[in-house]
Amino acid sequence: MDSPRTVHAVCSLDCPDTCSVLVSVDDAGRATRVRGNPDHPVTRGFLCAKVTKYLDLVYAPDRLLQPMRRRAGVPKGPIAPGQQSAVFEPISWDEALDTIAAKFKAIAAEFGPESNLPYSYAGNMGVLGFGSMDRRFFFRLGASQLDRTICAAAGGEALMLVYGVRLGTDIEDFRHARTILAWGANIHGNNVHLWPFVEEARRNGARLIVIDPYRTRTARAADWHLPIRPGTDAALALGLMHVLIREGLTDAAYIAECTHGFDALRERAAAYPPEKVAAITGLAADDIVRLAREYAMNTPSAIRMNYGVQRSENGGTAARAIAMLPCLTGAWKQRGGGLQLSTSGVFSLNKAALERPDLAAASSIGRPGRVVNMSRLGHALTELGQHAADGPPVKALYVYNSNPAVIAPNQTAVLHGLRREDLFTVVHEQSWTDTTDYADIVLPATTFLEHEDFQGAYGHYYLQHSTQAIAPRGEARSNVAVFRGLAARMGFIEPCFQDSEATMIDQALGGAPSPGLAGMTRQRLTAEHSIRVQPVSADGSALPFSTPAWFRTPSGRAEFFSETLAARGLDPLPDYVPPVESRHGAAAAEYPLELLARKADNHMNSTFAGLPGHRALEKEHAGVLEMHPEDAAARGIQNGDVVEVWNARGSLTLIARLPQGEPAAVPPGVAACRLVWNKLARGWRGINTLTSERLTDLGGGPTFYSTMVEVRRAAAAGIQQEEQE
Ligand SMILES: Nc1nc2c(c(=O)[nH]1)N[C@H]1C(S)=C(S)[C@@H](COP(=O)(O)OP(=O)(O)OC[C@H]3O[C@@H](n4cnc5c(=O)[nH]c(N)nc54)[C@H](O)[C@@H]3O)O[C@H]1N2
Ligand SMILES: Nc1nc2c(c(=O)[nH]1)N[C@H]1C(S)=C(S)[C@@H](COP(=O)(O)OP(=O)(O)OC[C@H]3O[C@@H](n4cnc5c(=O)[nH]c(N)nc54)[C@H](O)[C@@H]3O)O[C@H]1N2
Ligand code: SF4
Ligand SMILES: [Mo]
Repeated sequence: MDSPRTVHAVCSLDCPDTCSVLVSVDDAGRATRVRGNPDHPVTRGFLCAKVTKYLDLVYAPDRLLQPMRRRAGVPKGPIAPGQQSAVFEPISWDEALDTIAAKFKAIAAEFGPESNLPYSYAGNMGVLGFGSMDRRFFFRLGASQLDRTICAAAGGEALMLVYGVRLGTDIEDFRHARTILAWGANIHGNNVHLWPFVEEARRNGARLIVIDPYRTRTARAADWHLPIRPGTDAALALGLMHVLIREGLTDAAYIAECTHGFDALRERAAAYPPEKVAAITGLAADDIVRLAREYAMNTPSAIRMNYGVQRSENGGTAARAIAMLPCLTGAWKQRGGGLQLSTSGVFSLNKAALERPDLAAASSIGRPGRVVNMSRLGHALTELGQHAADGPPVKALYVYNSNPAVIAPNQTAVLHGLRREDLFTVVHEQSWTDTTDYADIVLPATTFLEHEDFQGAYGHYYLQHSTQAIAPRGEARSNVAVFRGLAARMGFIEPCFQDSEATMIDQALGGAPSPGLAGMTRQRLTAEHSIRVQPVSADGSALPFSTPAWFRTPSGRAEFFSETLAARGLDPLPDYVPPVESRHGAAAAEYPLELLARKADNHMNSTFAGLPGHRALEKEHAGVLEMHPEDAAARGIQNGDVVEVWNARGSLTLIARLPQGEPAAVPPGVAACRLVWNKLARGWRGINTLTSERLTDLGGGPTFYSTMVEVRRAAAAGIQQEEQE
């Protein structure tokens, strides 16, 4: 065998780019290097800065490597980094699994199986690691079902309402665009493999226009940055429609052939002239007119909308309105035109075979458990179960692929719930996080180098196989392996609980896969590593939504007027409804500043936040509140001052950051901060202390970017001193 040998893996982090990763492994079985596959058409030989340093995580000196149990009598709560051994003691896997199974059984017997709640998201985006054996396990148990809304629920529903399927412009086709709108899309930070295609388009004369309240690196590099006020995108989209229609910049033939409800939309858009939209969005009326013209005339025009748009109260409607724009101009007809929010619809695997919802019939309640929205974890742990109709309170929580103590909104309520002594909490993790601090049992998890999986993507059209590159470190086990073991302990005798990874891949690809997946087999995937899945339509046309054959809505057309929403008694047309938490909403009287509680460019949500090398990259922003000079001056705040940022849900201590000889990062009335681990922040509280559990208008998603706060200089000399040390 070559030394070192090279293994094809896939980055399983929650990122649209889903990179093909080449792992070098030496004779001792140690991974020595990870790099982007140069032959992959999207990865193109590079990884983002954070995953270039992935081996720092795999071989972290403080990585979690064995099952642990909370020592008797030690209360739950934050633990200083490195102090875990005072709180936890090692146990064997047998003892860990036996303990968990016994607890799950006892809790189910006393309170019903729905008192068990799984909590997971996309820490692992592999098909098997994200949801397979775990789903089987929780269906069979009759546990509460988790509605996985924390990221994309509002935008996902918006796409479904307009198009009936989640497809979009191919990332590789952005090179053909003449106008590219990055709308709530931080391309440099969160979707960096789109950047080379944007650059190629610009070399051929394209213009990049960024619509984002924050001056991201993408905005700084753009031809035009429109710093829209948070949560006002529906108004901007309606204003653009207004201009497109008024100036005859729409494609009448496309509208007639491919869309539904244009007359009603025209009437709605008539209520959004540029002057009115300017007052709502904070953009100049002239700029709105210019943007509409450029979008319609300098074609092909592609919109990269990302999920930033939909993290606010009106976010579902905003995403829906934006998604309609290419249907007004017929942008879909040109290669390099259209819109991308997600491409995941092309990978329609056999979910029923993978997740086996039918197993719920064998649970003690004989049906799937009630549904709990993950964006309201605080509520679920502190208030759910107080009314008979709720079902039982949550008594056991099993966390994997997620770090809810940091990433869930309304952190005070979440931590209050996690601290409950009567809550049995299991956390399956790679690292000692803020959530493991509250666990009764901690289990060690593998990284994507240490298990086999396969994966689609939400930003491109390749299905890939991820080969196991190295043996699991320490006693780490994959999600699949843990649920296999737990099922045996629970006495679940169905043969599917013994399925191998290979069998599950076969099952997911088998049955009646979507047309694009025809002929796809595990053998092909493992041999070829990455296979393009072409989006297909009944009429054989190549470009998504270029003909009526692509739409899977009730009307069979792109729906400006939503029959689905009308049937639910909701407004069938997009409209701008001011968020309660916005400068136009009720909360502004008490808390006048709009807060963007952002992701970090050099972490992946909270992943990597604990590693020194990654922290160094993010040093300038960790613990910082970025403000506009006007807002700072009005409060007597100077650059570097220690400030208190608060609202009715809680308060944080941060360092004020004002622009130094450059444009401000945020427009007036807006402030911004970034996600890091609570235990690395002042007061051990994270930015989600300030965010609410209010849900989006569509899809039941979180509203991280609809958060009102007030800020003042922290007078306490003690804090100042601490900062100087
Ligand atoms: N480096 C890095 N990469 C990541 C992640 C990470 O944490 N770090 N997270 C991953 C995940 S989970 C996801 S879902 C994707 C998300 O990728 P994006 O959707 O790009 O995510 P966000 O950073 O939430 O939002 C994008 C931009 O929207 C802006 N924005 C906020 N509110 C509004 C608004 O009301 N209107 C408009 N127009 N813009 C607004 C924000 O300022 C931000 O710059 O990225 C993934 N990639
Ligand atoms: N304020 C604010 N809050 C946010 C956001 C924001 O922009 N602002 N973004 C939101 C969004 S879009 C998202 S998607 C969520 C993300 O929230 P989470 O899905 O919780 O993402 P991470 O913080 O990356 O935590 C994932 C955890 O899974 C672990 N993990 C990775 N692989 C595996 C595995 O194979 N098995 C197990 N058992 N564990 C594994 C990692 O070590 C990591 O600690 O956060 C949301 N929260
Ligand atoms: S996080 Fe995204 S850009 Fe970075 S390696 Fe993974 S898939 Fe690629
Ligand atoms: Mo996300």
